[in-house]
Amino acid sequence: MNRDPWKIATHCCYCAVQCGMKVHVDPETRRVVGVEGNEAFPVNRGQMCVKGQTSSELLYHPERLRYPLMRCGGKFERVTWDDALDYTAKQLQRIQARYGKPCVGVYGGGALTNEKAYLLGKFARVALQTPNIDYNGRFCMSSGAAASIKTFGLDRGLTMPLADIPRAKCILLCGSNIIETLPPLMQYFKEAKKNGCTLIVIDPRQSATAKSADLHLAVRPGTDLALANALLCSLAEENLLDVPFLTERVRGFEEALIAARETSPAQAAEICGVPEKDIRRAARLFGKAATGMVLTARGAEQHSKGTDTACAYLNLLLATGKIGKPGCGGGPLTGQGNGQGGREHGQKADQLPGYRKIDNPEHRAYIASVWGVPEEEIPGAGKSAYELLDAVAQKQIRGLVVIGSNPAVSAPNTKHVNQGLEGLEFMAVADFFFSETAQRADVVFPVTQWAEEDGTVTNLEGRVILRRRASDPPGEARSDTFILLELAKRLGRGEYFPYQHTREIFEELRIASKGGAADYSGITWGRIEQEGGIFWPCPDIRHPGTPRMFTEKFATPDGKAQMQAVRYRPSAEEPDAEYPLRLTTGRYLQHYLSGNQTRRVAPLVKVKPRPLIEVHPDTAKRYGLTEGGMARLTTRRGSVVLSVKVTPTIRPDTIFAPFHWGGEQCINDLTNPALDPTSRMPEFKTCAVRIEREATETHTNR
Ligand SMILES: Nc1nc2c(c(=O)[nH]1)N[C@H]1C(S)=C(S)[C@@H](COP(=O)(O)OP(=O)(O)OC[C@H]3O[C@@H](n4cnc5c(=O)[nH]c(N)nc54)[C@H](O)[C@@H]3O)O[C@H]1N2
Ligand SMILES: Nc1nc2c(c(=O)[nH]1)N[C@H]1C(S)=C(S)[C@@H](COP(=O)(O)OP(=O)(O)OC[C@H]3O[C@@H](n4cnc5c(=O)[nH]c(N)nc54)[C@H](O)[C@@H]3O)O[C@H]1N2
Ligand code: SF4
Ligand SMILES: [Mo]
Repeated sequence: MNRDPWKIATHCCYCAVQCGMKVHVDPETRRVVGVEGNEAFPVNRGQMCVKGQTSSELLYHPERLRYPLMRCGGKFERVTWDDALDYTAKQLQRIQARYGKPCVGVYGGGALTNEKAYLLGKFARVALQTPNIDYNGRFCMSSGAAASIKTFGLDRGLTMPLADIPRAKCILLCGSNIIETLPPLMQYFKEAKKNGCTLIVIDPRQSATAKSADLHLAVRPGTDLALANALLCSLAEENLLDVPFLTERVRGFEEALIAARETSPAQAAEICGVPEKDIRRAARLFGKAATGMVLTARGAEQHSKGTDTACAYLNLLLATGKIGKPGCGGGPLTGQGNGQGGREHGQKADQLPGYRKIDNPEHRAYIASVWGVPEEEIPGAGKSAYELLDAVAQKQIRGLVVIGSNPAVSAPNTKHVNQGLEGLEFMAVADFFFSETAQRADVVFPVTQWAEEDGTVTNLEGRVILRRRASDPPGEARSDTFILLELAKRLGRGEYFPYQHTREIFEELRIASKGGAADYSGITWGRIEQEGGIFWPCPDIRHPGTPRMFTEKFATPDGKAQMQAVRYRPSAEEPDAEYPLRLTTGRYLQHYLSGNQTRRVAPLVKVKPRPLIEVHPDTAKRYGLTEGGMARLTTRRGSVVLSVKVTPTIRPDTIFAPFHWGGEQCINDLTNPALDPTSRMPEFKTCAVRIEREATETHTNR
């Protein structure tokens, strides 16, 4: 409970840990003067990373958008809210009248609160009546989520609370660099290690996290599927299977093993560039441990075979019976602040609230009844994020509304994407800073930030929590909710959006999610405040919530988990004579995603002022590259010149670069938009690349 009225308990604006923080407000000026970690919040227990610690710098930043802007003859000019909203509604109506309703698209994000994500999905289907809504989570969680749905029948991110981690005796961490990406979670891993846990990290780089591991498997990018299958084979060979668990609770083990055996551990070792003895050792450590977890993140998932890879990792949990018990479980580590809730309530192209399916007649009928529209009026499934952006480039989509994403930097193959965005007849972007995407818009709406509004988010454990308003927004900034409600009114659909307060949107979400896979109906804002967060599913007001999933049965029709038979296949683009190396991409501790927020925070920029290309000393020698010198990276899609960091912590056949910068430093100009057939996830984590020395100035790298 929050006692001091000038220390307001809320949550960080960035990642999926959603650290509890107290926002300090000066009683006289009513301005936020700083933040501190909230010791009472059971997830971060007072810890925060540098991004959270510096988050209040975003609030009164001089570059905040303060007024609506409209492009007039190539320049942006300040306009009134009425003008901006009227013009937007008119343009959207004009485009829909001329080309058809699906020709307007909506692009959302995993930073949006549950209320906003729900509202955005409803806005697209009811106010615009377009099928084409999707969001940046497609680039984030989609493969991990798809694997959980295929295997367990449900995606709740982690199947267990973080508090279970210290009870695990062996943890496989697959393509996750927790020390930089979810730092406060390290306290749980440290506790586990103290209790005798073996930590195995699978990463092409000896990342900070890999350094802290007992065993590091430096896998070649794009080959985790072979590795995971080899682990399954080894578990079977060494009789480390949990046969009673497989018999009682799992289907498909035989088929999965047959598929895994198509590449032997020896062949897998060759494919992955990891010694066979290390693979076997990892299998023994995991198989023999009394409890254990398998956690995947984007390193394993952001591939054109990301879903199959995540399934192959989940197979290891099932094969050893390490799920549904204390110290056991796993699944994908969600990334964005509301990456979890954001993928449950309808901003996905194929989805309706409560994780319902848009092509399921019963699901449609139920949501139609909640929304008060005829079922036939709800459009069908639309295009996935990259396909939507590609449709923009192909001029199948002529108008776009972007809320909570910066695809001009974060989408793969950004040259193509940006050409598309620039060719749109109309684009509106809502943001609190002038992002690279906003710079290409016709109308820019200035919006409120996390500490300026109320709303719920769902963290990476599936815990639904409440963010609280602590400060007034600058200038004329208004909430995303205001924009959507005003636009709905102007589109003649205001009657379906009668909310006076954000809480009323949550009340509708509760009803809309009732009986769905992601059931929030027993959760209320009041309960969250009293209980410090509630884990879904929570189907009843008296239900305590569900921290640990699948204790007795899985969410499939017969209650059994379905192991997936998945076979190794190469990446969409393998190295060749012209592009001999692999490029993989990822994150720095100090920057967040497209960098539109963190590139404006001085203490963060001071530590990481620009992106660096990580190359192994052997590779550097071979291509005549030097520390701090410049190098040109070229793939089939584009070319970028960046400064070099020579480091033995990366595989010699691999190059790493972060994606937090746009413009000339945009690594996504190079990445491959090849999509996973199930999740529609692009292959951010591997493509074929060439590196050359570029004769320009030398920097001192930090
Ligand atoms: N500081 C910071 N924290 C963040 C974010 C941020 O932008 N900055 N973003 C948040 C979000 S939205 C997300 S999704 C999470 C992401 O969190 P992570 O998944 O931990 O982040 P990444 O750096 O993208 O990738 C993790 C690791 O995967 C490795 N990797 C690359 N290719 C492969 C491969 O083929 N196989 C394997 N096994 N590993 C590979 C990389 O070397 C890298 O160390 O972080 C969240 N937290
Ligand atoms: N090469 C490469 N590319 C990647 C990845 C990778 O690993 N490698 N990772 C991918 C992943 S995992 C992700 S999650 C994506 C994310 O990529 P983006 O979707 O671009 O993520 P952000 O930078 O968070 O963009 C959010 C934008 O919305 C604004 N914003 C934040 N909150 C709100 C809000 O509540 N309302 C409104 N209106 N605006 C808001 C921010 O200022 C920012 O401009 O990037 C993907 N791109
Ligand atoms: S960015 Fe994530 S880890 Fe860092 S303070 Fe915010 S919520 Fe916590
Ligand atoms: Mo993400």
